[in-house]
Amino acid sequence: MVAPEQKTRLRCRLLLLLGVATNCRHPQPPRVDAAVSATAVADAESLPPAPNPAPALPPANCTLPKLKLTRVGDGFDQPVYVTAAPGDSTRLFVVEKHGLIRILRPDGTVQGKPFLDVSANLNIPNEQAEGGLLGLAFAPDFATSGRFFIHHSVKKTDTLPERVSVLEFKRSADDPTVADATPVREIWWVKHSAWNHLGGMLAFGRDGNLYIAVGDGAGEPSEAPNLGRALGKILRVDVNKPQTPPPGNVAQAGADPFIWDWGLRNPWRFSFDRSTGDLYIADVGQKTKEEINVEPAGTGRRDYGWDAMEGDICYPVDRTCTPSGVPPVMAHTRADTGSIIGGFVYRGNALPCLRGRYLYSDFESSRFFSFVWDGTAATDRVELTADLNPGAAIAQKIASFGEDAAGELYLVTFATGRVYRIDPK
Ligand SMILES: [Ca+2]
Repeated sequence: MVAPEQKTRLRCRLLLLLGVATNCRHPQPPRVDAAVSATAVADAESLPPAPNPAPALPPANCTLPKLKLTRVGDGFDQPVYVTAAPGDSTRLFVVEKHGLIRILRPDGTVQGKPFLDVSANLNIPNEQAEGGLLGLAFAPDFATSGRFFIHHSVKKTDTLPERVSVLEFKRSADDPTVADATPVREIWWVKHSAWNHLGGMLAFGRDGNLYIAVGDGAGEPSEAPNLGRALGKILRVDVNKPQTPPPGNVAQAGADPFIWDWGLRNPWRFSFDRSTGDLYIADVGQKTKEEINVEPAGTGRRDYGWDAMEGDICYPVDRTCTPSGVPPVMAHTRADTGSIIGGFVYRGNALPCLRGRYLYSDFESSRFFSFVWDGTAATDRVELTADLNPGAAIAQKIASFGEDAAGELYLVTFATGRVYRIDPK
């Protein structure tokens, strides 16, 4: 006879391969920071829109193109992200959970020497834990500055607790195929001792600030509504002045001054539409709903509802409530999703009629979906599984999407260690 608690733990161990777990909480010590009301955030001025030199729009009278997955890389160890340096079409960077960043060349070969190795400092308490190397973002001026940033979970030291942390690194001055092993500096960190709900995405917005996704740490009650803590948030940091909160963040007495958005459970993957600057945040659900939120460029300071709301319904599910927070633009039930994997708005060249479509997937079901954000609502939702991943049999355990320098879309499969590109069929 297995006790219910043990059963839950076993189920969690089976389900949890990376930071997208569902319904798997563990107790946390009571919060120590004073809770700050999430309802009285002063409206700061919106940021001016950044110039957009080349909006990639679909041609007139488009129909949805036929798609296929082309395997472009293989042999990676639990890859969690793939990306490219701005303007560099000669290589992709594949992020492995256990701490390596590897270079994948267009001919499918992998550079023998990793670009970066931070494996020695990671906090991954067990193989099912969601920690590790989680995110990578190149500075917009990487070609000249060589600056880049990683998001990871870090072991405790004599002076610092277990934490999630963003470090700045630099490309080697002597060899552009590797990075200097020693970080330039720690840009930001927060104590995070849970094995799950770490977040992990890192990306630059068009305003030049670095956006950081941090999960809520799975505490009960969730830290997501608590503006005094950085957990369950999207943070926004000026990497040139990381100690000084950029203007436009949540500005309220007692609030963490780096908060951009709050009320998020585990925003494992978010992305910016490279044409519009709109922010797409996929938030992994707890029991019944998976969700995607779309935030027009420059309009943060939003409460996305967790843990009063799960997707578009009250949480817990049997509770009656007055809905609060900004509802998702798209919610899925557990009928077709289990741990949502946010993707990107396609703005590449290979599939002109796919431009403007947001593509995303699900870690558990390996199904693919897409919709078009028309500025007001998510429209024309379609399922792409039968076309792109028939029978969900080609790509499974999709951990993340990524873009190359030209805006073509890729994805990584966590269990099989592959990189696929989305191509015309
Ligand atoms: Ca929500």
